[in-house]
Amino acid sequence: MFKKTLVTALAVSALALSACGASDSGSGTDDGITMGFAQVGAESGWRTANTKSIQEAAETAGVDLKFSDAQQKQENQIKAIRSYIQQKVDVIAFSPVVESGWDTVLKEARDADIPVILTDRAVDSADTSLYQTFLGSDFVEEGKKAGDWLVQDSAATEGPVNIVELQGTTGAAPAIDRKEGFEAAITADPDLTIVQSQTGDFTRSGGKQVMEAFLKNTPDIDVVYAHNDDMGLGAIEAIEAAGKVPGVDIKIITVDAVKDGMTALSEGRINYIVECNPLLGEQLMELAEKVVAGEEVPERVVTEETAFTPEQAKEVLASREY
Ligand code: GZL
Repeated sequence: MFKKTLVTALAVSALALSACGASDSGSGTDDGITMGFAQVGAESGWRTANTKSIQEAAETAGVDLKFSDAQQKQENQIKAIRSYIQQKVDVIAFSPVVESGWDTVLKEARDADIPVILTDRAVDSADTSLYQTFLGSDFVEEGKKAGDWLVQDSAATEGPVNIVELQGTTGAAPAIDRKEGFEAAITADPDLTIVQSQTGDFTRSGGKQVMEAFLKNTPDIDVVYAHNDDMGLGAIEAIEAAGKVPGVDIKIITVDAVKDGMTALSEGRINYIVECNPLLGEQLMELAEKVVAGEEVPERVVTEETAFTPEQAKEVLASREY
């Protein structure tokens, strides 16, 4: 019915995909396809940029987009997916707020012969036939980049370097994988130790509250590793309220590279940001049209990303799209 291959994002646009085993369920209508998209929420600057990218790309592609905001609740995403199945949309796409608990509703979509595309975050389903492709970042690599930078930056530092970690949403793929990649990278230097780790749920207020508690109960914090800019920005507020200088007294590493994060980086209040690209809309619409037409699509599409120092942030800040 739907076939997949494994290529990277760069190959997707150049890939000369041919209709392969055109699906007997290829539907769509002459005036474009209808997509149901179940978004995580509006918890961060990254999410806002991601939503904007998807809505604008749908408009440009002539895709009829039905969109829902789950306010970071899995039950709301499942309800939205069921609603799209009842509406008989041509394709369903979503960013799973957490990795687990999707098999039942994804089987309902498959039974209704509606293809599903994962964007941004992955699911832990063993049955990969439940979705056609997963478009998003390599979060383990993002965590590794953050850890590798800290190992290099701490090379000349004598003695222990105490790290506190602000984790993303509990059970979310980016939280699990960014932790894994970072921990693996910092094993290169035994002086680097994560002394506290707690979820701030990817929000600025969550990052601030957890950092306030860390500052009260953890002496000698040297580094904050925040799984996204928004929690890092919240930590900055707590650090400044405690009379310390962010980026100097306590170094800060974050992930995303949204405008507010890059501004803090350019001012030296954050020391390093690993990019996580939210602009997935155009690729999502290209993949959706191929899936609905029964064409072959890559099983995994990895978005290309980089990382920034304060000097690099100053150079690119004005031209950033998000
Ligand atoms: C990552 C995305 C994460 C961002 C956060 O792809 O799922 O969720 O890093 C967002 O800012 O809340």
